[in-house]
Amino acid sequence: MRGSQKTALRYCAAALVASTVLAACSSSSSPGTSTSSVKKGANGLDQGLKVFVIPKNLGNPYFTTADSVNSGGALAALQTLGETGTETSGTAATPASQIPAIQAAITKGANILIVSATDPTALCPTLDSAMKKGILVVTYDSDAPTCRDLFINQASTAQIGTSEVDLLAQEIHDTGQIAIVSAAASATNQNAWIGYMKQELTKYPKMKLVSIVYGNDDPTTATQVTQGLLEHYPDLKGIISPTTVGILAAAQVLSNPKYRGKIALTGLGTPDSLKQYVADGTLKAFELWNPANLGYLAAYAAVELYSKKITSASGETFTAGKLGSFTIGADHTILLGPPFVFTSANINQFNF
Ligand code: RAM
Repeated sequence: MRGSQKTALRYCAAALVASTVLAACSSSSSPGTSTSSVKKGANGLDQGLKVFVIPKNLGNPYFTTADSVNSGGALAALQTLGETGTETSGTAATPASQIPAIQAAITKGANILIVSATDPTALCPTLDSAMKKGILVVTYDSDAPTCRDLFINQASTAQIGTSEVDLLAQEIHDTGQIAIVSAAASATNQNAWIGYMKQELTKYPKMKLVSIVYGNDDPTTATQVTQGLLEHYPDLKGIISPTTVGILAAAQVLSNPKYRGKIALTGLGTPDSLKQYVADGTLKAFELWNPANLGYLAAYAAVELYSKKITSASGETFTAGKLGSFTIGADHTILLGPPFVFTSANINQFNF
């Protein structure tokens, strides 16, 4: 079923739930009519929507930046658009921790859920039931491709996976044992990037991926699994950590003079958290996008789609406020843009 048809059905279901009048379920009914406090604004956007922003976990600084008003993230965009935005999730980056937060948001009368999925399928019964109630489901950062209306992707998945391997290859001269310190074993985004890393590694026959370990986006676990790698693989030459929590933990471990300069590290991290490890030589190059822009774009696109200003059809363009114009891609996906590569030459220009 095409996204626009799915969207129309969702609105229809919402109207039926909200009203006993069958006539309300027409193609011209506004999604906003399912909630009495929602009104159409002069800009054509529904005003007064209840939007829940649900990161993988709370307490992860990456998501604090992506979501908060102060950083200019998702809640800032919602404020600008006149919507009520709430950030909620569990404390662990797992479906068991995240699903109750999604369910609570539904119970509280959410119009829109913006979710970074801790698992590609485990959230689907909950997200599907939300969509059946007329709630718009937008994923950002980490997708649940079969049970959402729109995905806001931070950067090309292939580009992230391949460039991470290429950055590490440069540092270790294409040779030696390497390992990956990932986030949770079920995370859609990390697993997709790792898939492309494995493909790219076939171009480097002298680089051998010996282990993938999971720090679960928890600093203590990420530190422990990094230390475990160093014990088990004394010949390890490099680590890729495609998670902001993992790369920071790994940098802390590898900044020990015992390892610094001997084991290379790259991955996805926030420049602010890693400046000191670039300065001390632990890290030479790593990547990320602007997390606040990701959250802002997700919130903006979600409100536009709910308000039917866009349909999320491939090729459609729209303006996301201060971020400018975006074109919707295949499979109801919007791409934020290419990632930044941070090195000692440019890192001080970034403050997120
Ligand atoms: C962590 C999370 C997030 C990922 C970043 C790079 O903060 O796992 O999903 O996008 O790292």
